[in-house]
Amino acid sequence: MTASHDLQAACATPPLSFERHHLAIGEAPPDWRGLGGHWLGASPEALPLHLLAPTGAVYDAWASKAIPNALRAHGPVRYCTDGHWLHGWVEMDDSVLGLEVAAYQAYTALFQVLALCACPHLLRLWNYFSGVNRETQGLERYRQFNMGRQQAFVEAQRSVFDGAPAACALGTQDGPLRVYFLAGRQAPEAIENPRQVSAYHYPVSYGPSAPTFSRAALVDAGGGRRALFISGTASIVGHVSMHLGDVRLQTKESLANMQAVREAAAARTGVGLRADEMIYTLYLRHANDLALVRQVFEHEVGTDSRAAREAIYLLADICRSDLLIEIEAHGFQSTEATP
Ligand code: 3EB
Repeated sequence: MTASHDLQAACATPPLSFERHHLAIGEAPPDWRGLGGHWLGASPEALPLHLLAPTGAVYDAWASKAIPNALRAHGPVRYCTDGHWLHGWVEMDDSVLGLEVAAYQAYTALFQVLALCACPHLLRLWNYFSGVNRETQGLERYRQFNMGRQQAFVEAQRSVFDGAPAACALGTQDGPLRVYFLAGRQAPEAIENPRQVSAYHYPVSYGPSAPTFSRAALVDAGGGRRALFISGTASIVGHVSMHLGDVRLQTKESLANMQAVREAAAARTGVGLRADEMIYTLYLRHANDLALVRQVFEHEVGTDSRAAREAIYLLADICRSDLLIEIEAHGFQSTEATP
């Protein structure tokens, strides 16, 4: 190996990886370390979101080769980092602060951690809070959240338009605001959906501050792989909610939007990810819709596909009261030329 190869190896990005563990109640995940992750379903650490399917618990684990990593704390933020990748979460009780201030403080705290760790680029955010569609002081709580989030981005001198991270925002039954985040050393490439108005350009009829997220983020995941993170995707065309009251058509429209995002990403990189190569989380407003949503989704990805087997279904409120479903996904693809 030449000196320049050594240098390259030393500087190389450790490959970011993801594993979704489907566990029985009380069963520990095989790897406790890595960069940490998200518990869903029957676990004391899980979000207060009902797991509709599968039964038991799910642990979504992020890892890189440079394990083990200690769990660190900074104010309300808990995180793990290997120096290249950083995964963490921040919890903020909005019942006293109000949601706008809680969102502002949560994001301000997590931006401080990113600066501290020299891991400045957010790839993906997962936002969860209660009473998403409830109005307090004349404003829906999701809109209050958008105000606090956007203000924190502006004050940290981060883009609230092009280049905003991929994200999702869902409603829990109760509990504090919880934001999970994944960050890295390299800025991801933001991808928008040609079928939709960018969320950061939604008209003010959807709230005083627009949501701060991109439709997807593409990032060099190390190890000759690229990761595509598709934000929570719903039945919105242009900026308008479509197929009101029809969960079957809303699911189809959401999947059509995800396909458009995959195609937009493929146009940038020259290689596309197929629908069945991704890992999905489906959020349903009504538990009764599970069978129908599952049928439409499995028709899209193939009943026997890994995507269908790994997909999880959660009961959650969606950011607009007229939306019945939101779907998110991520996947990895090789950047090496195939012969
Ligand atoms: C939408 O497209 C549906 O506020 O972070 C999807 C993904 C949605 C992320 C967010 C909201 C967010 O507007 C809602």
